This record gives sequence, structure tokens and C-alpha cells, in this order.
Amino acid sequence: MTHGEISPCTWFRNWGLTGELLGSKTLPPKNLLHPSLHLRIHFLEDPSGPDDKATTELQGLAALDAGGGGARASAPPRPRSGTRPGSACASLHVTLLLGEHGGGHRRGVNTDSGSICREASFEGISKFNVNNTILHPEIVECRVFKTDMELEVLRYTNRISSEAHREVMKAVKVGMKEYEMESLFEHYCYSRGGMRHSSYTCICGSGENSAVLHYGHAGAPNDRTIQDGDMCLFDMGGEYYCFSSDITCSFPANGKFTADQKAIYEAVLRSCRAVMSAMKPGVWWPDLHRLADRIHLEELIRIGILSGSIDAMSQAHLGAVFMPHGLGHFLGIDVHDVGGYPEGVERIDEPGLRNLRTTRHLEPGMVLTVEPGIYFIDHLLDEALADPACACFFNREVLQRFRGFGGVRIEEDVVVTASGMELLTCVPRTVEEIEACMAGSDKAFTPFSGPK
Ligand SMILES: [Mn+2]
Repeated sequence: MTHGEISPCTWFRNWGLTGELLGSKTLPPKNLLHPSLHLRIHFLEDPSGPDDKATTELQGLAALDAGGGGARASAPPRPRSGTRPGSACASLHVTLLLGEHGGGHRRGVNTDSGSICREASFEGISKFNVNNTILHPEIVECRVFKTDMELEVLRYTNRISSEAHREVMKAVKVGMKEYEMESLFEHYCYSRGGMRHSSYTCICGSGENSAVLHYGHAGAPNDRTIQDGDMCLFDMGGEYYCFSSDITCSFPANGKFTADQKAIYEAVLRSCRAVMSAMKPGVWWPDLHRLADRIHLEELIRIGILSGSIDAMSQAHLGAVFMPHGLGHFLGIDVHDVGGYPEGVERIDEPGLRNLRTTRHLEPGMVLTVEPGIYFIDHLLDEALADPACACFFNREVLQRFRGFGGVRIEEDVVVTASGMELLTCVPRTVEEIEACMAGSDKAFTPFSGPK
């Protein structure tokens, strides 16, 4: 088949089927492009309603490209694992469920970005009975739960991006510009992995910039000179066939942790690994955010920055002073993938937690980032010190030593499995592993393995 407009009619014709379009939706081209976009097609013996038993999933829209802003197809959708829908029923009605859900939510809203899907339009759409209430949440759910093929691509993006991070850690030297590391990362991903694009603009923060959560944008384009004694926080991920990776490594610019850098780093490593160890189906994501906060507070007490009761600190939301972002987010075709807040799942209006991009319970097949961090952000610290409910926990002299420290984030990409999680990222994580890698060692290390 040569390139032609994608319209359900075309698909159906290619399949030798007759179809009824109940609703239609033009998805953002990026989403429509991907070969493993899922469409759930219901085969109806009785066109008045879907028969769940006859529901099958098509994995398809293979080899699409977005010429001229509109989606085009070079191949018809293919059924998964040999289910040829044509054989499902003798007399077949295919209902393509395209649309958005209504209810209390705005139609077709991406709960993370706030973007809204555009209405589909093609010649002849007026001949169809359009139902805009159905497909949006269906597709969103399809994107939350990754198939084996999708996981294979995500393992790949993670493997190559992890290798690229290791290259960067070996290459970084005091006196270099941050953007040299960005450039090296992207070069590695493209030249060694065929990954032309990054999942997002690289964040290569050194020194105080490592506490700037979204550093690296056009207004702050990774252009500082890396200095001796800096912590580096490099958050970079390559993308392959639209599938993202999202990995953060934090390390000392000169390759050797100071005692304070080691203490903060190991605090975050402890929370990261505690979270991964606790991940399994049924676990509520906000509980893991709280777990990370709690470990950070314990460690900050141990280091001497804070003192007092952890329960009282939690009440005062002190965790969010040091980790003002969410613990992690869904990852997939978008780096902050969709599906975090389907109908019935609500945001939690508390410092820190309100920044979570999902508050769902974990289920097998979900892919998330685990990215705890501890940052010394002046305006948050000043705010906390000005608030008697928080100020009472701080040892100001010790805190003063950490002003200008920057921050540490450790970001891993994981898949929730039937009984635990699978870690996709493979970069040096312990202090020893990082120092060895930065000294040029290619010695293998054992990546963390939580419960499988
Ligand atoms: Mn992330």
C-alpha cells in the first residue's frame, strides 16, 4: 500500500471489513506515529453495543509518518498474535471507538501537560455518527500498560542512554562547559544507538545549577564552566521511535566525593533503593513519595542539618523543602507519559505530593521513573527558616555549610512486574562505582536488583 490518508474507512477497506465510526479524534501526530499505538476494536455481533468477549486489540498503524502535519499510513494495522479479526464473527461489524471522555473532566485533556486533543476532521466525517466520549481514556490506558514490544524498546533506550551517561562520567573534567557533556551524551546516543533525539532538553547542572530543577532550557543553556568541588547533576535521556528514557546521574565534577557530598548522595541513594525495593502491584505511589521524604529527613538528621521528631517534620511538610518535586512519573511515548490522573484519581494538595504526576496504585506493566533528590535551594530554605513551624528543626550553622551545595538526584527507570519491579537503567550508582567509573575503569558493577 502506498501512502494514503488514514481514516478508519481506509483501514477497514484494507482489511476487507466494513466499519462504523462512532467517534473520531486526531491524536497529536507524535502519538499517532508510533507503531505500537493500540486501538481497541470491538467486534460486534449486535451493533447496538460492544461485546467484551469479542473485543480484541490491534497493534498497528505500523510505519506511519506525519507528512504535512497530517497522519499518513504506509501499512494497514496488523492484528496481535495471529488474531485475524475477519475470522472473529461471521457477520462483522467493526466499531472503531475514537473519542474523548466527558464527565467531570475536560474532553481529551492530557492530565499532565494540560494539552487538549484536536478534533478529527476529514472529508466525509459528517456521514459518521461521532461519539466523542469513548476513546481518549481508552488510548490513555493502553499507553499506561506497556506491551512486551514496548518494553523491549524502553530497555533499549535505557541501555544506550545508560552507556552514554557512563561515557559522560568518564569524560567530564573541571574547566569544561556543561554543554560539552550534553553534546557528548547526544553524540553517543545518536552515533552508537541511532537515537537522533533526546526525550527532553538535557539538564547538565553543575555547582549551584544542580539545584535548579529545570536547568538547561534556552534561558540557561548548560553554559556554565564546571568547577572543582562542584556536584554535577546530569538528567539526560535518549529517545528511540518516540520511546523515552529519563535518567539522572549525580557525581562530583572532580571524580572524588567530599564527606558532605557523599553524605547527601548516599541519603538519596538509600531512598531510591528503598522505594524500588517497596515497588510492587497494589502499592500506592504517594506512599512511596512519603517513604522517600522520610528517609531524606532521617539522613538529614544524621548529617546534623535537622533535629527533632520525624513525625513532626512530616506534619510541617519539611520533606518538600528538600525535594520539591514528585518522586517519579509514568514514562513511555512521552517522557512524562499520560494516564497519571484518570477519572477518579485525584491529586493530593500537599507540598511535594501535589507535584506528583500520578497518584495511582502500581500495577504490572506500568513504567515509572524513580527520582528522589535532595536540593539546597536558597529560596525554599529561606522560606522554611522564616516559618516558625519549620525553622525549629534546622541547625542553622550546619545548614550554612550546605548553602551553594546544589543538589543530588538519582533517577532510575523501572517497570512494575507481577511481584516487584525490573530496573531498566544501568549506570554506576554507589560512591565506589561512580569514583571507579570516573577514574576510567570499565570494571563491571552489579546493578541494583530489588524484588523481581
Ligand atoms: Mn524524570
